[in-house]
This record gives sequence, C-alpha cells and structure tokens, in this order.
Amino acid sequence: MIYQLPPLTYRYDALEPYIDSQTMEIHHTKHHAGYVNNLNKLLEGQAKLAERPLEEILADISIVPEDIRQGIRNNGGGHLNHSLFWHIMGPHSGGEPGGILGHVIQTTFGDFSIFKEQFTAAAMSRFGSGWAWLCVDFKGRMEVISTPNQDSPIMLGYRPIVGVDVWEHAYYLEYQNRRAEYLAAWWNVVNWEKAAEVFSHCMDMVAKRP
Ligand code: MN3
Repeated sequence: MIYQLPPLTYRYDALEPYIDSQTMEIHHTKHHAGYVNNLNKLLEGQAKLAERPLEEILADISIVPEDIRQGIRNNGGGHLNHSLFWHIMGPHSGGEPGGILGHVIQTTFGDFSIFKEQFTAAAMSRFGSGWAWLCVDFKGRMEVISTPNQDSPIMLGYRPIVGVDVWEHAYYLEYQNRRAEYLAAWWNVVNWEKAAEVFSHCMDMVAKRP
C-alpha cells in the first residue's frame, strides 16, 4: 500500500489561539509528511509486508525484517499517531464528552477532572519525546498510558482513542519549553464528538475479537 498524508478537515489557523497556524502547518506538511514518505520508501520491495494493514504490522512488529524494523516502528507509528491526532482535534471543541464515552470515562476514573489530571500527568512525565493516550485494552477497559518516540499504543495491545503529541515540534514555536501551558491549551481543541466515534469503533473491534 502506498500511504498518503491525510488532509486536515480544518484550516491550519483553525486551532488558534491554542495551537498556532505555523506549528500546525510545519507539523502536518513537514513532520507528518516525512513519516509518510519514509514509510513508503521502507516498504519499497516489501510487497508482502506492504499489503498488510499498518495496525496489524505494528501489533506484531517482529514480522518486519530486522533491517527495516526500527524504521517501520518510527515512521509507521508516526503516521498512525498523527492521523489520529489531527482527527480528534478541531475548532469549536473542548469541554467534556457526553454520551457513552463520557459515561465510561466517569465510571473508569471517577470523574472527568480526575481523568484529565491523570492524562496531563502522563503527558508531563514523558521524558523527551512521545505521546500520552487514552486507550482501551483488548477487553475494552479504559486506561491512560504514555509511549516514547513514535511508538503506537497498538504495539502494546491497546487501541488509542485520544492522544496528545508532546514532541517539542508540537509546541515549541508558541510555548517554547512550557509543555504544561501547551497541554492546558490543548484541552480546548479536543473534539469529543470525533473521539466518541473513535471510541465506538474501538469497542466494535474489541467485540469482534475472538
Ligand atoms: Mn508530531
């Protein structure tokens, strides 16, 4: 499969003042595009591997030939992680999720504010580059986790619902080293309706698992 950079469904300046336009544009057209291009290069001449869904490859990275394994891990993870990141953000967003997603967050963590604290703590304590995630495990249980570099939660047996990029390229232009400020602002661009669709899809996948 030839991977393509997914277009954003909103403008680069749509997340202002929380995430600035220049950061969005560089992040999408340079960083994410770079992962996609590298992934396609790595898969050249790997017809059998390339026909498997990326999720499946990352779920069992040992199937990847050793000489391209780390590259697939970094660039395949980077592609999946960013695709979800753009999808669950948007203008006129923030607040708290309603519906089943809101209910499950409440029953899992006690309260939305406790979830938010745990998620922020996971994002703050990630040393160097990586991500914080709200995930479900193979039984559909909700959990907050963090991954280094571009590792995908899929590599650990989770399905990601919401993730925040804490690589410095995600916030340095606007917030410099102030990750806490970026995270505080980021909650305002989380599109919980989109997250609810992702959650529903994840729970369908969990239900279909033998
Ligand atoms: Mn990034």
